[in-house]
Amino acid sequence: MFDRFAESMPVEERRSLQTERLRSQVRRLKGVNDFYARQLSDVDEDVSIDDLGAIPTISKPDLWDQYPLKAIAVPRSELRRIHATSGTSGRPTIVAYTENDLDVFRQVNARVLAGAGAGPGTMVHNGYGYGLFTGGLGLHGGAEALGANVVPISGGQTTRQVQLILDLEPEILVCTPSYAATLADALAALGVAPQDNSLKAGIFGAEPWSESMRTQLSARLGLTALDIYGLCEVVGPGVAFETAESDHKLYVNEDHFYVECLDPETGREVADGEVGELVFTTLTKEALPVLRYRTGDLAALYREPDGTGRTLVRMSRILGRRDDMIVIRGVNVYPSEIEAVLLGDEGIGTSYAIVIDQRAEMPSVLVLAEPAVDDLGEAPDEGLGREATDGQRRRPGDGLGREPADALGKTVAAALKDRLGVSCSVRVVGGGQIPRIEIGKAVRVHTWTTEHNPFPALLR
Ligand code: DLL
Repeated sequence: MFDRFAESMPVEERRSLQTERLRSQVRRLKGVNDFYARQLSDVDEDVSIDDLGAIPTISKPDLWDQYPLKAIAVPRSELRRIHATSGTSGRPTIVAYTENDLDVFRQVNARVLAGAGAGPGTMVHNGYGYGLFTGGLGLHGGAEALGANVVPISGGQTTRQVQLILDLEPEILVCTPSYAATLADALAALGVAPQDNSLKAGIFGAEPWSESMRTQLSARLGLTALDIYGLCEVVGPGVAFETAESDHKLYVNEDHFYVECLDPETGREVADGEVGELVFTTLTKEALPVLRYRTGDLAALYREPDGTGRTLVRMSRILGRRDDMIVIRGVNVYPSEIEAVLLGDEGIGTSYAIVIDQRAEMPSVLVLAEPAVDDLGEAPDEGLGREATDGQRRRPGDGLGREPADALGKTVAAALKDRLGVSCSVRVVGGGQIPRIEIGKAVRVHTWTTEHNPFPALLR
């Protein structure tokens, strides 16, 4: 543990600390500007963490209204850094940090890295984007606070990244899961076996990913793949993190970021273990605190002790976002559920795309996937989507050509129907045809309309 005191403090003691921090923040913010004064107008200065419900929630549009820096709660001269998120919809969200905020940002990311087994001198290959996105500089600061040795490569330049991994022999890889898949492809293409690289753990986050993806990345990179969660409105990466012992749940750094899990419709708290929307209150942020910020991210919380010594509340992986739900013929599905089923088939590799075909009145879903072992040897324009003739389960490795691929597609389509209750077609295409993710967050869902074909070489 990087911060044994904070991470393993008795729960009741932490609750008192949370109340103390909340109160001093509420007192300060009531008088600082209209944005906070409005939100806190009916809130007592002696508010405790148990009556957080007295504070109205806010969400992204409330922050957009404050664009770019109308809500900052400190004099501009105290700002030390700006970050932002571009977001797939709407305007960018700009966030700001004081020196103390940056220190907290470093500390929580040092906890993340220590949880993955890093310590002083550990080499960390940092493939998260550097710049306005919080990923690169966030993990960078954490690595430095820990005394680790960080390689600030950022995203892209995959050939160079792979060479550096082979030459410098880092123990820890931090990047998005989709970029980890791109790196795994590149290492495999060089003939480097998973056990022959130096990597021991990967800290993957910033976008949705599934347990099936974890299984594949762990096997293909020969490492322990761990989840990291965060969002720039709260701090960036380091809001919550897994360790090898945390049983696939993420510890929330709740001494700084208090979390609630609410029913998205009623706004009422859901029971532990039930899925709801994560709502965060920052307890120590100075420049741009958020109180009861609705993230749109869906997960469950767990509070029972897990026997590891850490006493922080845990959360499940992110199971979906309120706004990325796809409705397929009346069935609600999250893209990460499709990923879980798809990559749960060991014949399927980590590159895939979900296409919502909106050319007809009734939209349908088509999943494009690549085989785990690429020996289809086909050109992009060969008869895609042809029906398999014998319906038999065969791996692409069983022989070249379309037939095993079509059979694999049918099997996966049947698994999707079985597990999610949705009918979609699955086309397995030759390896390398689905564009690899090089920079930024993976966009997995594409719309196909009469005006726009997202994959002209593959879809017609
Ligand atoms: O993505 C911060 C981050 C950087 C987290 C590096 C982890 C690693 P934003 O750009 O503000 O911040 O995007 C935040 O990304 O609300 C989630 O919807 C999604 N997200 C982040 N981490 C995960 C994760 C960074 N582990 C938004 N699993 C969040 C699923 C995630 N979704």
